Amino acid sequence: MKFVVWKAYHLESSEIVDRYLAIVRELVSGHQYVICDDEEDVKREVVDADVMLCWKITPEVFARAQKLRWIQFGSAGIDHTVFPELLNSHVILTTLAGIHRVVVAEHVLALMLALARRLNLAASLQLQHNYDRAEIAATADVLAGKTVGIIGLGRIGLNIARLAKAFEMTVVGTKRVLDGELPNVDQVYGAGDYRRILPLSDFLVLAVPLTAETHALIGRKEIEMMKPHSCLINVARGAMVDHDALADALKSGKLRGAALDVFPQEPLPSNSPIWDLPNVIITPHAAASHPGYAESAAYIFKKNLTAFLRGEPMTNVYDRSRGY
Ligand code: OXD
Repeated sequence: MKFVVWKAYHLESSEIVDRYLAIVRELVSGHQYVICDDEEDVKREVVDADVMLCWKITPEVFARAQKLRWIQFGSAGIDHTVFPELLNSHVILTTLAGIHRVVVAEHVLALMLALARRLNLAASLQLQHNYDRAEIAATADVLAGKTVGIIGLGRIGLNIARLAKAFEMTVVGTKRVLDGELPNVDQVYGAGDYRRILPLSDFLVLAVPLTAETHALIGRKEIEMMKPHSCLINVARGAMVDHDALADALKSGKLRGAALDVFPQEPLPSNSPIWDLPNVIITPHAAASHPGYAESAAYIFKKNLTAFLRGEPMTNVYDRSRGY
């Protein structure tokens, strides 16, 4: 069996990715294993490949593949790389969904705390060697007693709910399939009713996959419906939010703050006005970064490889009808 790894985009060199690839190499020993750095190499190697590991595949690469049966992607969401030929094929697509449930939930809590405690203001004062506490003292707040609205009570969302409860918050949220009570959630709505949580939430968190339904989820109208002086936290995808409307709401004071890990265009262009808004915390699509990533990703790959070789059902199979 031939495995091709396309070590590009988010799988390009980093210590974590190198560790992941070392584990993968061990797992597939006994099989042919090729690592490609650029698209020309992949186009040549993919022709007789059975399995591909990549962060992204292009229509040009996919068109060359004659034997491909399985693609393991190196991310939880693959919205950035699906195209009709891929979706209409019989190639099994598996993702790393679920891998981020602990780290992204912790990141969200860190962002809520940072927004409430004005840590971004403290960091900018520190850079100026400025010990003036007046603005922080006047605006710092607590999480206890506040409401977090979580759009997407999936694996990450439910972990955010669990952590928020430890901070004595009320938790409301939405779920695509309503199938019984959810732990740590005070009120749950169907995905189509997500607007109902906007006026309730002091912190609105986006934790859903990007699909046709979640694209442009938060526009000008939805921002208008949000609770005055609330905060938006996006750890999902930038395309869910109208950033012009968001910038206006942050400038006017309609929203107290935002913490953004994802953007409509990544990297966020250096001339974007979002950079300079004092009430915004930006993390560069880093909500999922942590040293355990390689092991967790390799664990999913190992499970799937074992199932694939035995012809058994695989985990994290991308559902073409759901879009994640
Ligand atoms: C992902 C991510 O894995 O955004 O989808 O990090």
